[in-house]
Amino acid sequence: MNPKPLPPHQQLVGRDRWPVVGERAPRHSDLPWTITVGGQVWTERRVDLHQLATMPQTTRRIDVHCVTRWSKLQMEFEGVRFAELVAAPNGQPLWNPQARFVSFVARSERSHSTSLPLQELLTLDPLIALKADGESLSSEHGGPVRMVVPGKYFYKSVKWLQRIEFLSDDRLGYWESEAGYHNGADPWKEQRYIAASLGKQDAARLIRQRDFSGRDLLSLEARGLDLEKLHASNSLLRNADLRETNLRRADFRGANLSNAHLQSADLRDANLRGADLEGADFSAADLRGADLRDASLFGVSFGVVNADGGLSQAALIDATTKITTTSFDALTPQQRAWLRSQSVTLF
Ligand SMILES: Nc1nc2c(c(=O)[nH]1)N[C@H]1C(S)=C(S)[C@@H](COP(=O)(O)O)O[C@H]1N2
Ligand SMILES: [Mo]
Repeated sequence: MNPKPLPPHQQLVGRDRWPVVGERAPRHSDLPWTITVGGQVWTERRVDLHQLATMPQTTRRIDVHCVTRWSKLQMEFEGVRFAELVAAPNGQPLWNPQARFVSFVARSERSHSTSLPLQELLTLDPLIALKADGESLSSEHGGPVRMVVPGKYFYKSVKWLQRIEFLSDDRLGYWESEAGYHNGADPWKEQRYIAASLGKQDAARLIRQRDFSGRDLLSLEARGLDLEKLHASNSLLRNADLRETNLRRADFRGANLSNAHLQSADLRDANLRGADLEGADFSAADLRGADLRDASLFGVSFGVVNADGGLSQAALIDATTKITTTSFDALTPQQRAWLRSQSVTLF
């Protein structure tokens, strides 16, 4: 059997791994759970967990693709079809003609949400899932009940589903409005991020000052620049283009560099402690002397994986590169073996 194709720039996590991404727990999980269907509907619908469990259950194998570049293929989810929940008992749709978008809202601290166009949802045929791989969903993965929307990056699948709201106009979700995630979320088109959050002039000023500390610099373009000793602690550099950039001795403590493009960057002696490096690309980057302790490394790449499993354009890593065991455990077995062969220092 041919291996299933992966969307561009995704990598498989180990079979036994399922990373927890975003919020880790619902709010008031001790209180009874009901899901309401409201907004642009003829009549509201409320369904409790017991009712949900007694509706027809569908089992489906779905490929999960996280925007931070890890994928898990053919996960088995079980639950109620979205179309089933948003229909009246006579099978008629609950929504009225004004409805064009649907927002899914979580019972969580920040009332996390995401939205999708109604027509697209009807085609994608998502599940309101109660189980994953044969077991009740664990709390950190969205239990007791979460959305699973196939064909989209996983941020379109809300954990701890509490409300389904039909809307006449779109309302951007949490990641889409706070983190610059692309509202389209098509993994095959790599719709990961919207364009830069900062105007070119402001970006140029910060680059001159070499101080990014605490700034939101989503999708910043700084390719090939000299940013030696850059101050960038706690900055938000998701999707930033830092290819071939001189970042020697830069301070990225606690920064968010998820999906940053760091190919061939000079990161010698850079401080990346506690940074979010999920999905960052370090191909051919120089990481000697770099400190990656307590950094989050899911989906990171250290080179281009060849068909034979070997690594080309590998990052430069040696015994002066520091990584914590807990971050190390998030890597694929191949990456761990490769890092060991480079005699990286583990803490
Ligand atoms: N309520 C809620 N749902 C959420 C998120 C979140 O932070 N809060 N994160 C999203 C993102 S970005 C991803 S990749 C998946 C992660 O699901 P998992 O933790 O079960 O892997 O949940 C999505 N749904
Ligand atoms: Mo995600």
